[in-house]
Amino acid sequence: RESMIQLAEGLITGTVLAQFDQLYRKKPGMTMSCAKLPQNISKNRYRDISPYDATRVILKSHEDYINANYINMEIPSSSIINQYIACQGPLPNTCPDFWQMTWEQGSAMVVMLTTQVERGRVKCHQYWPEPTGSSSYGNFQIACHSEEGNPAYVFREMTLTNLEKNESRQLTQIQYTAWPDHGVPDDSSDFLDFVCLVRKKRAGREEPVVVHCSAGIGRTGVLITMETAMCLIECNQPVYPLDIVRTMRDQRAMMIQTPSQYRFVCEAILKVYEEGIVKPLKTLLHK
Ligand code: PTR
Ligand code: PTR
Repeated sequence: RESMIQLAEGLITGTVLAQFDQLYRKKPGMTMSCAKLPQNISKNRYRDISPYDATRVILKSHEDYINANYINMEIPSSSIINQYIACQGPLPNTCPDFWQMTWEQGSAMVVMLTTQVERGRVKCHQYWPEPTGSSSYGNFQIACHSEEGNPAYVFREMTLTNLEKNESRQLTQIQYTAWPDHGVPDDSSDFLDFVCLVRKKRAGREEPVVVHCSAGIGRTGVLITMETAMCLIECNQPVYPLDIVRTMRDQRAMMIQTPSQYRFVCEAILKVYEEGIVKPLKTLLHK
């Protein structure tokens, strides 16, 4: 409760945003040299967005680079560590790498926070087939069985087959469609419902959830902050959003891109706290 009062006051006085502006975007001393190797240049969507070497996801193959970082968010006084992989939206030439990563890390959920095209620009390659088709990406075959949703988000159920091992797994992709880059979601209650769904789907599983937008920093950072805050509130722990951002930026640079994104997520945290949105969520989780 103390931390919530502090947050509400800080939003009114402006200190919350001032502190966000002062926070480092990259953790001092972290290198990002792998991204800049000649053979990896074409695997980056944006020249200015690279993964730290220390926390990057390493593919189990000779060419081991993908623009992705592990992000682990520990919840104090509980045994919970929510694990994520934050990555850029796949490029046509990195779709096989994306599926290889998802397979090797055992992820059963992909959270997508961008549309393929925004304002006439390509933000993410469509790395899955249309329902109800299937396509191959390197050693992986993806079949999309169903697609359903509402104006704010879409669910897709897929089967991921490792063609070398002849083994298959189920995977859910949830895409939030009402959120342009550098911006905030159109509607905070849709966004909170969406984060609740991610929490519900994650329940009881340890593998990392793969989260991406276009660059894998702005919107991805907002989502991870919100899920972490919800989890803290459920566990009766104080919520200090700036600490959450720092913990994320220690694992992937630039997480949460703009002050308005930070303000949006701080306001959403207060809303969850005040309206007790977490309570119905708890009953969902224990069903
Ligand atoms: N990188 C600059 C910035 O952050 O402002 C410029 C920039 C802005 C680049 C927007 C890309 C942007 O998005 P879009 O690809 O949609 O134009
Ligand atoms: N060079 C781009 C820019 O600064 O605009 C990189 C970039 C693109 C950064 C999109 C963030 C972006 O948003 P998101 O991480 O939410 O896709």
